[in-house]
Amino acid sequence: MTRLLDALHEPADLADAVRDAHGALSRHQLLGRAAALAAEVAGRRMVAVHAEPNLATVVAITAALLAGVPAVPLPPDAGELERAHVLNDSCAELILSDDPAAAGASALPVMPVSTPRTPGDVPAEPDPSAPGLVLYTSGTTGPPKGAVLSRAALAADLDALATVWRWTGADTLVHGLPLFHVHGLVLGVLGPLRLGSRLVHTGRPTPQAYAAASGTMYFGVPTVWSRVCSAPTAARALRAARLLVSGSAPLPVPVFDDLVALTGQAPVERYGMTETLITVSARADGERRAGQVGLPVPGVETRLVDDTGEELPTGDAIGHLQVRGGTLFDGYLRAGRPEPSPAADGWYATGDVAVIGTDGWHRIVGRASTDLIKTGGYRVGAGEVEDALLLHPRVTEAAVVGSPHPDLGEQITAYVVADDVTAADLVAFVADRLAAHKRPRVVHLVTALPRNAMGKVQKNVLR
Ligand code: MLC
Ligand code: AMP
Repeated sequence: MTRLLDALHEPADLADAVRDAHGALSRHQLLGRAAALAAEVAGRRMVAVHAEPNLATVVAITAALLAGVPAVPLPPDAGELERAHVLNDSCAELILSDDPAAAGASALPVMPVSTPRTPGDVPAEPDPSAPGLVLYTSGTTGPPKGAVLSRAALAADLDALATVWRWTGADTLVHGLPLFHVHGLVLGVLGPLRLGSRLVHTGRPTPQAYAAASGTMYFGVPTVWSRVCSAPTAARALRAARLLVSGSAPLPVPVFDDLVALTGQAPVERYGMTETLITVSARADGERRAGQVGLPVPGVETRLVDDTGEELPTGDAIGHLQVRGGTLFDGYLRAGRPEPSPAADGWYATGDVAVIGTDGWHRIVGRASTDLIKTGGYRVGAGEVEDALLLHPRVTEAAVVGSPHPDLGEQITAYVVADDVTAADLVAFVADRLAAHKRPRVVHLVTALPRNAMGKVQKNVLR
């Protein structure tokens, strides 16, 4: 197998290999800085990276991967509760960050990323089966779980995407997505470092920043594309791009149509999740269909099963989507080690409900559980937000649902039984404990929650 960040090791330098809103690093500068930091990180069991959307995060993640030390990116705005959970659960030994306050209330040491260091040798490549990243992601209940992604899975997915998107060293990838999830980090940073394209990170994914960046490929979640379409001048500036890629949540058909009208090209939609990486996509040189996410990428198989686990035929049947292939995670982290993946026979149940046409095209119909909310492309577990609300001394009951939102897809909506507290107090209370995007947008203060005869909250009534 080649090295995970293969293109980073190419002898030819590449000016502006990685650019953020404040500056740029050439390929050799990035490799030099990351190798020097890797020498100090080597031998640790796990390092956390305070994942602000900037060059320091790219250097820190690269250093950990060069050192063969699994990296766990921390949302930079994670509240205390979430930060403490991720740091404890992952058994991270230190935090890589230029911000000395990045440890928050934890006692972990913070190692600066951007201080000058003597250049170090590039360490030998670890075994492909070794863990590369641990990405924390929400389940329906409880705090987020750390999905362990092997170096081999990361490499397999990026190579599959290189094939289906014709992604090469001639590309300049532009995005402004967060660097602690699959979309912005795995595809958006490791992709360019493996495949050799330039990366422009715009800091935030605004239409104006995208228009100014002159890329050949652009990544965005549907909220980003919807905002691009609301800024027609910016949208028209993307006409010269080779590929506009949407994912992480369903792209509404009107946004697909507006992109066609404004940019002269249909977006490529692709589907994936933290635990499986990107498994289904439209092709750069093939058809693109509004409301459909395409065909399995090379090396991935998909199937639908019914409620009893029986495989369904392709065609009109709606079923539970399962995926199998080399891009799957190793399992969730427990006590510092991955638990075996919950995949049976290699098939992983995505929790998404889908239709697979006789021509192999996939349409995602929705999620089986209402307790996973997708807001602005972020996956948020209702249970985690409910648990945070219940920590408030004046809250006696809380139920959280995703309600439709024109810009974010879904918005976090909380129904709360509480005395003598305002909705704004509760929003601020959650924001202190969890990442900002997990705050409820709407809080309904109610006298009771609707419950069924078993006492279970009837979320379908709330929705
Ligand atoms: C937000 N705000 C609130 C609030 N929630 N204010 C009060 N109460 C609340 N409840 C504030 C924000 O802090 C911000 O303030 C302002 O309102 C606008 O917030 P917003 O509408 O959420 O927009 P924005 O911050 O611009 O974020 C939109 C976004 C973001 C699209 C840029 O959601 C995003 O980056 N999404 C990407 C998620 C992602 O990468 N997912 C990939 C997962 S991996 P201020 O002051 O800051 O402006 C995956 C696999 C795969 O899914 O398939 O890819
Ligand atoms: P995450 O773990 O944050 O990566 O979220 C994964 C979930 O995002 C999937 O299980 C889907 O529900 C959703 N998702 C990702 N891409 C798409 C897409 N193109 N269309 C519809 N849903 C998507």
